[in-house]
Order: sequence, then structure tokens, then C-alpha cells
Amino acid sequence: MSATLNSTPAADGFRMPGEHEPHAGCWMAWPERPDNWRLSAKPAQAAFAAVAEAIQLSEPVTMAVSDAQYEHCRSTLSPSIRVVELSTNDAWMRDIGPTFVRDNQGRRRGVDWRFNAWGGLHGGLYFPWDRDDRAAQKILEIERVDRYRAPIVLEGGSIHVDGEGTVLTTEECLLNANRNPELSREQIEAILLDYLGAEKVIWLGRGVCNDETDGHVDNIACFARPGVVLLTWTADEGDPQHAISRDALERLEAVTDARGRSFEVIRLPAPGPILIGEDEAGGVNSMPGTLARNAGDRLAASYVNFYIANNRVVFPLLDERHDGEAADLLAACFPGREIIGVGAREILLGGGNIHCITQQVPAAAAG
Ligand code: KQY
Repeated sequence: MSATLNSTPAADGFRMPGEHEPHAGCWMAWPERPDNWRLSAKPAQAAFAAVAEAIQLSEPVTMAVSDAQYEHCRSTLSPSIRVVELSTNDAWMRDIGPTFVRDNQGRRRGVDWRFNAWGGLHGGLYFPWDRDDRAAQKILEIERVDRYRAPIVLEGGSIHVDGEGTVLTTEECLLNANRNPELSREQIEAILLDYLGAEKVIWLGRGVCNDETDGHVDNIACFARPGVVLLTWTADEGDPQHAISRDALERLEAVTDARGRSFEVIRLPAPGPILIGEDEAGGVNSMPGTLARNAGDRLAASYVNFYIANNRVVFPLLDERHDGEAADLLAACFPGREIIGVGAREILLGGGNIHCITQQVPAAAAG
């Protein structure tokens, strides 16, 4: 059984490794709710399956699935992908899964954050979210990893770490009144450092335009490795994304990381703007209390929302005009890793992308 610990990762000598560090595997969850995924989630399931197959060529993948979808999911995925029945409310493993931490001896533990579906009853995306909130604990049981239950609402997509003491996040999300209204910026920072085993928090302002997560950092900027940040970028000053990305760039240029390094910032072209099509909006079963999908609404598309697997980077194909440039920039940034594009429009239509649907498990021993 997995024990629940009363201390914190920092106090016990644990830290969250950077995503570029070696993994033991990756967790995902199978989409099915028809009020978020069009056509009863059939197209999204194909996209999730393609992501899982791309990752499993680099590291073991586990797919969480409902009993109702078990047989379909099991027969869709390769036998080498582990499929386990585990109840969730939707399929955003980055946000509902545990954040794994590791100590210098290679021992692992997990942080189980509180989850309120990206804003609870004040702008949250669905109700209820109780199964999602229990998912991290169940995963830690399966992984036989002890658990810290963190005292704040936080989704994994709202933080990125470099594994060497630096945390990247956004004010739009973590200071939003619909997450932890009783806590100040300083209190939230202190909890981040304690539960991620880090030393410095760098605050960006807002996330990608129209991001329904209230601006998760994993859609606008991420660490490629310590000292190197990838940032979604458009030079079009008429696009509201320009001012958001410009502000992020200026903040990154004005600070140093926990080790005193200045950042190299690599700009990834923003795809689109990509809008929801008539047929796409029409395929979603609208339900009271769930975010509506309207034709013509702008989607929060970004190439930053990729997953770093052990020997490959799996990134979203979103816009033929920019996919090749994004792939070339990622290839230059990740020497030694193969760059694999996966058609991701169906994931984007549900409100996120490849990073949002994956959660890495670090390797047990430092690699
Ligand atoms: O981007 C994410 N990390 C999650 C998006 C959730 C969207 C729910 N409809």
C-alpha cells in the first residue's frame, strides 16, 4: 500500500525532476465524455491512441480507462500498452495525475494536488470532478509510491520545472480567485517550493489566448532543459497573443534561474489562429454546467504543448503552414531525440494538447 506522508518533499530531500530527465514510463487516460469530445469521442480516441503509440516506442505507457470503455480501448491499443480500469471524469492526466518527485538515491514519491476542474463552481469546466480528484492517489497505489497530499488546488499543466530548482508558472492561473483565493502569492510560492523541492518561482503573466485552463504555463512556455525555455510566439501585433508572448519574453529576459543562469528563449511559431468548425461544434453534446463549444471560437493552439519522452519528442501537428518549422526548431533543441508529430486537432478541440494528456513517471534511479 502507498502511505500518506505528513511532511513535504523539500523537507524529505525530494524534488520534481525536469521532463527531459529519464522516465520509467508515462500515464494517460482514455477520453469518452460526449459533452467535451465530439462524436462520442471517437476521433479523440484515435488521436489519444496515436499519442500513446508514439510514446510507447520510447517508454512504457499505461492508459487509465472506464469499465464501459475497457474492451474498446484494450482492443484499440497495442498489447505492450498497459490498460487499467481507473475512474476519471475526463482524460487530462497532466492535471489529475500525481506529480512524481525523486530523491538523490533515486527513490520516488508522488504529490497529489487538490483538483477542482480548472476553477470549481466559479469558471470550472465541469461538475462533478470527484473521480479526477481521486485519480492521483489510485495511480500512486498502483505504482507503490508514497503520497504527499498537497494543501492547494493545482493542475500539473500549471507548472513546469527544470529539475534544478526553478519553477515556471503563470499569474493568470495560480493567482486566479477560482483556485486558492485564501492564499497570497507568497504563500502559494512557498507551497510550490515545498512540494516541488525547488528554490525559485518565475511568474509569467498570462497563458495562451482563450485557454480554458486560465492560462496554463504548459501551453505557452516550457523548459527544454535547464536554462532553455521554449515560448509560443507570433510577430503579428494585431493578434492578442503577441502582447501576451511579448510580456512573457520580457519577464524571462529580466530574470535568472535558481542557479543564476540567464535564459535562452527559443520562439516557437504560434499555429493558426485555429477556430472551431461548424461540424466540429455540432458534434459535441452540449450540457448545462459544461463549457460550450461554439463554431468560430478560437482554440488555444500551441506547439509548446509537447511531451518529452526518453528518446523522442511527441509534438502536436496543428497547422500545415507551421508544423515543419516547429519540427525543425524542436529538432535543434533536442539533439539525440527523434521528433515525432501526431495529428492533434481532435485533442485541441477538447481544450488541451499532448502535454495535457500525459504524465511522466521518472526513472527510479538517477540516469
Ligand atoms: O490543457 C489542459 N491541461 C487541460 C485542458 C482541460 C480542458 C477540459 N475541457
